[in-house]
Amino acid sequence: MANLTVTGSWQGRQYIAGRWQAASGDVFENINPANVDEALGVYPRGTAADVDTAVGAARSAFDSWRRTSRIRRGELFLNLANLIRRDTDELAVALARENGKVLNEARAEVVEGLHMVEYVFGTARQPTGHMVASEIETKDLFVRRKPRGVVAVITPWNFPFAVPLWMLGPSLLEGNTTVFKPSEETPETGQRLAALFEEAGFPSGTINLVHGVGEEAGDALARHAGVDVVAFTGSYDVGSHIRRLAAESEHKTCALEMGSKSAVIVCEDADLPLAVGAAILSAFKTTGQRCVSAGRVLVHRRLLDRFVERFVAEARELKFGDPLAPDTFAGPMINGAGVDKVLAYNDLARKEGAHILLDGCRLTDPSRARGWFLSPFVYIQEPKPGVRTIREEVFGPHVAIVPFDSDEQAIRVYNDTPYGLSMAVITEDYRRWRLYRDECDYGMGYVNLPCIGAEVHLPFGGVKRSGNGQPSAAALVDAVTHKTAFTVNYDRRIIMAQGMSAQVSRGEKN
Ligand code: UN1
Repeated sequence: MANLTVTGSWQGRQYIAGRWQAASGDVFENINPANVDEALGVYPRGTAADVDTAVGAARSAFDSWRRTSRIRRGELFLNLANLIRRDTDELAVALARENGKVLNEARAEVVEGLHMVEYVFGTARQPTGHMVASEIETKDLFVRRKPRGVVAVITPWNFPFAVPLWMLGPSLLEGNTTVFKPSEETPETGQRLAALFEEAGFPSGTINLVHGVGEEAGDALARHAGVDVVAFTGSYDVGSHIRRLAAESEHKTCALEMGSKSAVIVCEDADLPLAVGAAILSAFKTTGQRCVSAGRVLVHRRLLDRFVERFVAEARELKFGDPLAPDTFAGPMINGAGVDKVLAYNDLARKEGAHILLDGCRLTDPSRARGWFLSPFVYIQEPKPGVRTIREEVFGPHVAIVPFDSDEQAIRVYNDTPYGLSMAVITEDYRRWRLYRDECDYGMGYVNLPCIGAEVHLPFGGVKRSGNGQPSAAALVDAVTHKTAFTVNYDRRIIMAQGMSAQVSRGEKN
């Protein structure tokens, strides 16, 4: 830490009950992953007491917010969209700096967040329920969505702008209030986002920001009895912990997105350049640190040699370096723990007898030695039982090429992991893509595309270990609202459904 320079002009603040609060206790540093000698800012390390105050503020704001016209709530999102548009470039630079993703991707992420905000504004005037027929002609039945209450938004560092908006947007529009805990790896983007909500005019208490680490602030938030829904994206271990906490509570629910072992499947009839392009983007964009990144490329054995030759030639040339330089393809890993995990899986692949094609390692030349830079690790691994590297999530530039001999085998191999998030099939055959569409386990499927790059008006989530059946983005509305039934009688008599008698017959006095 001796050489550490703090260059960030951003002093970390928490935003609770409409007030910005400086650190009163412990702090943490926001380290630049491309140069670990540089701290971009210093942030308050939120405590259980901070969480308690923030949840209290959200609870107090709830009644007046849920009674505010939905159209008015939506209009605040139009203000927010205009502010994000105004600040897009600045937000993208801040995001690229603290997260390490390249500027073009950081900008695309800000645009993805903007799209979510625009979508939310657009849905404000959409129906919030529907009417269905009653068995009794003098009754009307309504299905109406009502907000659940306080939503805890706990988000990852790999999408520090878009993912919070996938959750904050639908939650607030539906009339919930929120407590937002951004990842401690990307607190500046989280804080900038909270400041934009304030500037857009969201009333105090509707959005509260608590900084800090998962074990303290995150855990306290997920446990808090005043929280009704926990919306979380991150690791399987943390997600399972949140699921257990919710199960122990009498009212809490959760929407979880928890990692993957996504894949691109290159069929026998694939257009080869398209297949290689889709696989490169899926494996190495964002340095392999998207939840949906492809840790596996399944390739039909008939195409294997030709595919491998092109894929390796392209992967070898990819430029990993300064995220802010215009020609960089991908930046550093987020931190040392991420690097260690990838290197351990590279070792494991060697032990498991993989045929190594590109031997990834730390990049230690002068321009990259002080950042968490890795080069791509690419290998061929047969789909043998018990091979861990083709089943477990790695989260970095580590990709297995897995040969297969038939569509049926590819589907078996694809499904043979505990995860099910994203899948792309590369084929020219419409019957074939339908087979994969129907037989593979995933939340997001693609044909002749990478397995990354979903749009916000789709559900974003996964099956098996990847999710709990409550997708995010547009579909989060289901997780943050109760569907309620409401029945109105227009008759002067009471007429019961199912033919039940409404007769009150008299007998002996009781
Ligand atoms: C993530 O992978 O963590 O589909 C989010 C995509 C982006 C979001 C990714 N829209 O690649």
